[in-house]
Amino acid sequence: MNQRVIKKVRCNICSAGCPIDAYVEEGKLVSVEGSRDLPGQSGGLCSKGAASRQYVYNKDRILYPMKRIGKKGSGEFERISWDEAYRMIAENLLRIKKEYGPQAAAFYAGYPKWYRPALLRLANAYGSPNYCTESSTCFQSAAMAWRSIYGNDICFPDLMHAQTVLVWSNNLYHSNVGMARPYQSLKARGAKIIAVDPRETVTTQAADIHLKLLPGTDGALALSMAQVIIEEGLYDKEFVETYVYGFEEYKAYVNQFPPEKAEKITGVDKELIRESARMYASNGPAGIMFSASPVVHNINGMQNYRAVMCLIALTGNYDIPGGNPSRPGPVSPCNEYGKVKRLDTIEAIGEKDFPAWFDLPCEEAQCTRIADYILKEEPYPLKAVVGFGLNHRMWPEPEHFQKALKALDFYVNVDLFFSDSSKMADLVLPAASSFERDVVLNGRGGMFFLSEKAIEPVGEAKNDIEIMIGMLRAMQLHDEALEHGYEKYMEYILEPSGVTLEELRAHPEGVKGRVIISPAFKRYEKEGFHTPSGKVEFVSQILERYKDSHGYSGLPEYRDFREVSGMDREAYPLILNTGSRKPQLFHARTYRLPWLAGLEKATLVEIHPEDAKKYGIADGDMVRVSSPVGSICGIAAVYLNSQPGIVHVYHGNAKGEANDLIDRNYLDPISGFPGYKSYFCKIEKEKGEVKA
Ligand SMILES: Nc1nc2c(c(=O)[nH]1)N[C@H]1C(S)=C(S)[C@@H](COP(=O)(O)OP(=O)(O)OC[C@H]3O[C@@H](n4cnc5c(=O)[nH]c(N)nc54)[C@H](O)[C@@H]3O)O[C@H]1N2
Ligand SMILES: Nc1nc2c(c(=O)[nH]1)N[C@H]1C(S)=C(S)[C@@H](COP(=O)(O)OP(=O)(O)OC[C@H]3O[C@@H](n4cnc5c(=O)[nH]c(N)nc54)[C@H](O)[C@@H]3O)O[C@H]1N2
Ligand code: SF4
Ligand SMILES: [Mo]
Repeated sequence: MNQRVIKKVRCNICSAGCPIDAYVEEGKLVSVEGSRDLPGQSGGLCSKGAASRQYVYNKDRILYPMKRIGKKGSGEFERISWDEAYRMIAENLLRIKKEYGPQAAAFYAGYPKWYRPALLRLANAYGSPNYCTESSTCFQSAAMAWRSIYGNDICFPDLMHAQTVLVWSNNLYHSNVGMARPYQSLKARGAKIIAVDPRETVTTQAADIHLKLLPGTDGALALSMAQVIIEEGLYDKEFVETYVYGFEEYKAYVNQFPPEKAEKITGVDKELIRESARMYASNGPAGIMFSASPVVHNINGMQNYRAVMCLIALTGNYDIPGGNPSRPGPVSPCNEYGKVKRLDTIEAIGEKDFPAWFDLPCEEAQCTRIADYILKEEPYPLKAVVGFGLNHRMWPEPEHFQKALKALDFYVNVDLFFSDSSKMADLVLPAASSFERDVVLNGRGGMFFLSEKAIEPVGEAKNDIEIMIGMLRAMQLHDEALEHGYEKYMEYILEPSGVTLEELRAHPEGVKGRVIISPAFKRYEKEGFHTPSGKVEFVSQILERYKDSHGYSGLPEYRDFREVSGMDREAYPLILNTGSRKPQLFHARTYRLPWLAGLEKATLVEIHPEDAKKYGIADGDMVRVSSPVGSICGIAAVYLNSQPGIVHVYHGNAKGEANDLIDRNYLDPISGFPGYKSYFCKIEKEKGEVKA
């Protein structure tokens, strides 16, 4: 019998990092199973994790460094050695730096998160301020909103002790399955749940109140809840008087949003708004659970989020147990995460258009307009992109970005798979999957883990950070944490925790940090708030700086996308909402896994039965969705769970990419985030068969 060994790997298909027992036989991954090492580990995996073998041994895996031989975009490549690849990188990047300056190269990370601090280090060593990531459409806007009010990073809710949980746009059963059990335990111990979502989902079904608003109208709903809370004297007067800046101005503003008016804007019954406001303010402690994306995927998204987040301070739920504490559990310090700073001595991409992004500050460039920088060379030319997991299809009007990638002087992409974005590249490099690399990770409760290399990399794949170290060395650049190699880099990460790499190797199931920082509440009593006023800013002084130049308001102002956009509603009568998550799919990456993609023949287009009837569409019909900038085909799914007048299109499927429908200039003027969740479209039945 062949010998089977079990290796402890952390899944990296999404960032949840679930622990996996990887069964390896003769150097091959033969099976996977969820680990059961620690209390709370169930042994389960989501459908994506269970399909890990199809991810690792996928026919699209890049096996070797490949150099372009045909015309740009032709997809003709030939195999080269790693040495030649590094030589090409050094020659081109050093030449571009000499000719155009270091800002002419952007260092770009797609969704993957684990290697980001190292990529920022590489950008810094090269001298470029243009460290860019997919977070230019995810997370950072929520973080900005948070910093503008509280002056620190996002505070997640303390679900264990909350009496009321306000789930503001989060479908955790699809997007964050690890949260499903804590969420279920809320009901079991009698806590109240209010869910805010335009659709009925598994998550909203558990709620006591479901506020089924129209997409993009979150700000009006939150302001209206504040109006009720203030009018009925349910707010925390002591906290507000002591710690809030701009309360009177805010109070006058929220008075413009009584529930009667908010009902007209949001579609939510006025009495339900009142009931929710009372429940959230009176049945405390109450925590708000939010997501990195849907609220901010709107052209007033950052301000809408500010309106939601002000509710926390208004009701005295900031930094208390059961509310939104600044540190919910014990942590052990480590180097890297959140500690490396971006170079800010040269103007970065997005600085002219979205100045508040840089003041708040986000530790990366705002690269929503990266394609314009490349094509127009304004305000300065961008000539090279060093991509790690770059997928142009995640951006609105992806063809425009594709055109820009082709126009680059030098473009290298490092990925697991030979994606369409790699086809535009001059050089494509193979990245190792999480089964093929050692990675040090820190987790909840001050724990550290080593995700073990279970198998040798497929082909000549390498771990991303080793590739970055190779680039650094080839260009003869310096970075104290990277230049001594990957082993030393892992030791460097662990250093402050008192845990050694040797210990982690001996215990890949996890080791608790020796230095532990315990949770502390109400830290503001000692530290104040790190905002310009030193208080919680209901009127943001940083946003006010750009009142005249960019039209920003310091208040969490509500601007309705239907009015601001000036859209011809006769031509495009329906609201287009794109990109809700599906449990089996992960953006673009899992469409190549037969077990997962095989469940749906084409992009699903969810429509309400009333609209189906109106447009003569039956469930399963092929439909055409058109917007002012493009059109795609998909399969109609006639669902009751949404509302008439709204069409939901899933994203990431190259055979019908929702982003072909979104205008690339339809952006939130403060954060630069695209209005993925509230644009406009029309639908019609498409003749012909759905192509599989
Ligand atoms: N399986 C899977 N999991 C994922 C991902 C994935 O691709 N697949 N992606 C990961 C990433 S990058 C992210 S950012 C998270 C996102 O995580 P979530 O935000 O939880 O996921 P979504 O399904 O995008 O949106 C949640 C809910 O928001 C609602 N919604 C849509 N528009 C609006 C709006 O304008 N206002 C309000 N209040 N609600 C709205 C949708 O109906 C949906 O039910 O998921 C992560 N997890
Ligand atoms: N219409 C619409 N568009 C959206 C959204 C939406 O809701 N609606 N959501 C937006 C949001 S929130 C997000 S986060 C983005 C996500 O968008 P993307 O960044 O496009 O996400 P993925 O397709 O998952 O991953 C990008 C690439 O990373 C590669 N990759 C995976 N693991 C690794 C690795 O370890 N190393 C390297 N080098 N490469 C790897 C994958 O193969 C893939 O090619 O999409 C955004 N776009
Ligand atoms: S939730 Fe699924 S895809 Fe994400 S890490 Fe866990 S098993 Fe992997
Ligand atoms: Mo995201």
